Amino acid sequence: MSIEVSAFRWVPPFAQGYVRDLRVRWALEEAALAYQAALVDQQACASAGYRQWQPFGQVPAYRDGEVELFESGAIVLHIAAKSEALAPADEAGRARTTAWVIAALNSIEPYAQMLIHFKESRVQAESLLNRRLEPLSAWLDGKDYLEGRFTAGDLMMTAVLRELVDSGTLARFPVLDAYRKRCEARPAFGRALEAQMQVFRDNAPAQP
Ligand SMILES: N[C@@H](CCC(=O)N[C@@H](CS)C(=O)NCC(=O)O)C(=O)O
Repeated sequence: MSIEVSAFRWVPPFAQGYVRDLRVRWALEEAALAYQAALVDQQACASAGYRQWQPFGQVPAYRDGEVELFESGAIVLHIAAKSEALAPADEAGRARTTAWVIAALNSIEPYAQMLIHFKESRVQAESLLNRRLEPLSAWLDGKDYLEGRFTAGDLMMTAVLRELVDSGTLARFPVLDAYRKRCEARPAFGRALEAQMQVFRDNAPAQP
């Protein structure tokens, strides 16, 4: 089974280390599944061929010879279904993992994105975000992971939370910041981040 994941050939420095193929690379590293990055640029993303793979012309998209997928959440859940490194084997544990992946994407990420993108309404965005981060912090207080062991839910939650470091938001939630650091310290995360960054170094525009 050969796995392919689409990733941008290059993005400006502010986005490097945050492009969403990182979530998929990380999941594959945790699951110890080898993959190839299919590098794309804006032109390729706009092509009819690529849109058959990713209807919105975004990254990441995934294929493994049997399954073709888009949406980082769907891809991470697909990988989690293949590997106990990302989800417990029992049905109840798998269902909890799915719930946390969706919580990261649906209950936390929209508010995090609002804070990042709509700086002019920062006060409102911050208050809405706090209403999600406070209960998440209470849930995680005294725990290493959302469900007592690392799962795809932690992977996705960390991918979302790390976007709140630069704004200083996460520093106000020491429990969440410690959790993020704990998950980022996993060797699989380090390998995934390095794999994404290596592509950007290899394809950096020539200096004038
Ligand atoms: N909901 C999608 C979002 C994917 C997404 O926003 N990808 C960004 C890179 S991080 C992208 O391709 N942006 C270019 C565009 O939207 O045209 C997912 O989680 O896979």
